[in-house]
Amino acid sequence: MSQSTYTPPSIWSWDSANGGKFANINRPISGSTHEKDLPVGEHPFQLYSLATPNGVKVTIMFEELLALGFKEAEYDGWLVNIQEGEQFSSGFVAVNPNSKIPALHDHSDKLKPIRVFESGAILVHLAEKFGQFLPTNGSQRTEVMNWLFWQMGSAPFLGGGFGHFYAYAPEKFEYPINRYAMEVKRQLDVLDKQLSKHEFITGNEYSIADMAIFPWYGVLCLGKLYEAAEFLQVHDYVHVVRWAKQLAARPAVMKGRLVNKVWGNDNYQLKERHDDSDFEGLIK
Ligand SMILES: N[C@@H](CCC(=O)N[C@@H](CS)C(=O)NCC(=O)O)C(=O)O
Repeated sequence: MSQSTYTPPSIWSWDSANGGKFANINRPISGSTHEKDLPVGEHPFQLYSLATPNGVKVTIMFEELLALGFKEAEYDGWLVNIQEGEQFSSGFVAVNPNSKIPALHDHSDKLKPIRVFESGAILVHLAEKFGQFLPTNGSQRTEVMNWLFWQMGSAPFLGGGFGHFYAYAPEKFEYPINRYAMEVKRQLDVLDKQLSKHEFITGNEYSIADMAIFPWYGVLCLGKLYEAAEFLQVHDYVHVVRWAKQLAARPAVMKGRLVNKVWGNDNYQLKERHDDSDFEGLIK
């Protein structure tokens, strides 16, 4: 094990140039840094997001609702470039005081717009509004909530823990990589056991729990997150891989993964989404 030379001082202080990938945007204070309103389109839902796993959960949900024929689920998907600090505009902070994507403004009742932040809350809000992908009562509803909250609590260990230290930290530190790799493998084992018994996360029905878990653990097992497939031996989780491939083939999932994407192959990017025709010409 590598030896650290760091001794914490008695009082922590902010080193704004710590060299990490997000050093230019991470701050120990909340609130806006500049005055700027958010753009507003014509649809009932105004989504302010980016195609990170937390953002993709919500665009998958919108595309699934639209695929079912719910025209009232039309949305404007606006790009919020977090590397440029756009999550700290006064307009964004008014929708999400936590300055994290995704954030949603529900304008379906024009007199009473509702702000919704936290991807899990957005999924529940939309599921309840349209009566889809979340049973209205009973033990199945509880089971969907169990797995949705499991995801919300677990993914920070994958993203903020493993992903940060394995892919983004300025140096490779053995202790945190070991700690978070172990925890992520444990989480993958939890999912693998569950998916060995069920087609979808909570049983035979596709739900918001699948939509929440897929962009993190599904995409990881497809080898498309943090370039960590070999390191974590993701092919061992055969049931997660089976489920991830099944979800990745759904047209709504394919579309949702493209929205607000501004990196990678040009053919897989849709900077802003305002209409289904925006997907034309993109490889799906
Ligand atoms: N628990 C939040 C997490 C959202 C989150 O961490 N968003 C990241 C991108 S994946 C972000 O906006 N980061 C910007 C920042 O930290 O300044 C959710 O699920 O909505």
